[in-house]
Amino acid sequence: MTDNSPSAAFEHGFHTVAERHERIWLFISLALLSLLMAGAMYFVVADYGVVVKTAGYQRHPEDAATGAFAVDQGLMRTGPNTYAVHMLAHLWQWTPSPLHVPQNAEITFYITSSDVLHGFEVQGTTINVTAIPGTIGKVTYTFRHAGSYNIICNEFCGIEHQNMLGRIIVDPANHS
Ligand SMILES: [Cu+2]
Repeated sequence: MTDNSPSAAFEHGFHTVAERHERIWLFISLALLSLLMAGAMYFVVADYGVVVKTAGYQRHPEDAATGAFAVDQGLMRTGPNTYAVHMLAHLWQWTPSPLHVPQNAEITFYITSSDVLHGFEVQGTTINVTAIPGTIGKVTYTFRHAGSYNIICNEFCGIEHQNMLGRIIVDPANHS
């Protein structure tokens, strides 16, 4: 087959068009990927919402574990059906524990550690926040089922790590 045959011309034309389409689609997929990456990075860095943005807490790691965390305040009412808890992780306990919370109420946990990294995980829920010295983590959860929940530490933190258990007791809402 020579270069100037009709089928060679067709082949050439076909490949030119196909290549243009491939370039366009390659560009679109790369643009989408870049957009996704930029969005993910923005979400993680600027808008994740898990780390409370308070610069003062970053200066000294131990600072976060003072104030509301220093004393066992238990459950604090913040609204008609909203509560806050300052959960302190330390070798090798959770404070406050056992913690009573009402069923179907919005509970906001503020979490920090006074020593090393710990992992605040409440079994059977989606609560999973790393307790970082110097930083306050935040997670909001509504317990829909009454009962007893285990707080476990999911970040290896030393010799008693496996015994670092806490308890959240969800008291049934009054349906009367
Ligand atoms: Cu721990």
